[in-house]
Amino acid sequence: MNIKNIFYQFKQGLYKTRIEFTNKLGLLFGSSKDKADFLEKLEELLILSDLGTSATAEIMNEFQQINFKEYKENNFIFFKEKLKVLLIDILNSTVSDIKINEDRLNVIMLVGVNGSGKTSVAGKIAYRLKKINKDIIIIPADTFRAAAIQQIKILADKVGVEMINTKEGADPASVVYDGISAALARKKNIIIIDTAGRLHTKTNLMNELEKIKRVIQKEANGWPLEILQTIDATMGQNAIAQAKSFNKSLGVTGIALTKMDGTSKGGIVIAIKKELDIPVKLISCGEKLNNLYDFKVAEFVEALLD
Ligand SMILES: Nc1nc2c(ncn2[C@@H]2O[C@H](COP(=O)(O)OP(=O)(O)OP(=O)(O)O)[C@@H](O)[C@H]2O)c(=O)[nH]1
Ligand SMILES: [Mg+2]
Repeated sequence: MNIKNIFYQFKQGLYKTRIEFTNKLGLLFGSSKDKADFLEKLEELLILSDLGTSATAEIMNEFQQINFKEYKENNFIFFKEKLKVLLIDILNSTVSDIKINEDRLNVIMLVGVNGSGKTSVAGKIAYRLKKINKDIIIIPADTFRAAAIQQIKILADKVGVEMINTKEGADPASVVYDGISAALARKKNIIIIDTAGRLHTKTNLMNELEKIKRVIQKEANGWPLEILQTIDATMGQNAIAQAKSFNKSLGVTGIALTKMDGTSKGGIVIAIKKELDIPVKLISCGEKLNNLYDFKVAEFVEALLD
């Protein structure tokens, strides 16, 4: 997808945040009597939009330096441009895409709390990679509910990719073991593993994921392994604690931030960048298979503040 398209997709996907954040920004800028009033309102909005304390402090620090009169004499666009530069600067620190190795088997595993969008993202990644002719196999390692297997099967069929058969109650690590053997035998490019949702505080369930990771590392020795954590953007600051726990157990390689279309608090992406050492790689803004995008910082910020 070209850059202009990504900008329009983000703009649409970030509609709620844009209305909430950018419109309020305009209002507060216009209605501020003096610098102190402006700074107070700005800080409140940044916190409410889930940017997190660290990014908020950094932004406040920058705006403390300004000559407010000069700002007022210029206009809102001038202020927005200054904020864009700041946000791009904060977000650019750890940019990274999902990398697919051409000549090797790539394993992509989705992890995350219940309902955060793992299965949907698994389907969306399959859709995207299938379009560039990758030979994909899906491993349904969420065997906890029959409905979960059915859900990913429907997506696999829709996209037109193969899925390993399994049944409710099967041991997830064994399903992954069998899946990798099958992928090897069939000379696949890409394995996508959907896992069951779990709370990051449930030790036994986190251990189960660690076991799956060990199986992958043993059976798919030396292959690129992408462990993507889905984070529901509507979760707010809770997401930070979740990500820290998953990362500690598994070594998460990237975050897929989901449901960005459903929140007015898209500022969470900035908090994630600031407070975690894990790159946001993908942004999901919608339920359609093509609603998954690489996280492109400049386009994202432009769309947010457009
Ligand atoms: N609006 C919107 N809905 C989404 C997005 N991503 C996922 N959803 C919806 O969120 C719900 C949960 O998504 P799933 O993909 O089933 O989440 P999951 O993490 O696999 O859930 P469990 O397996 O039950 O833990 C579904 O209704 C999805 O359609 C998104 O980017 N935008
Ligand atoms: Mg699922």
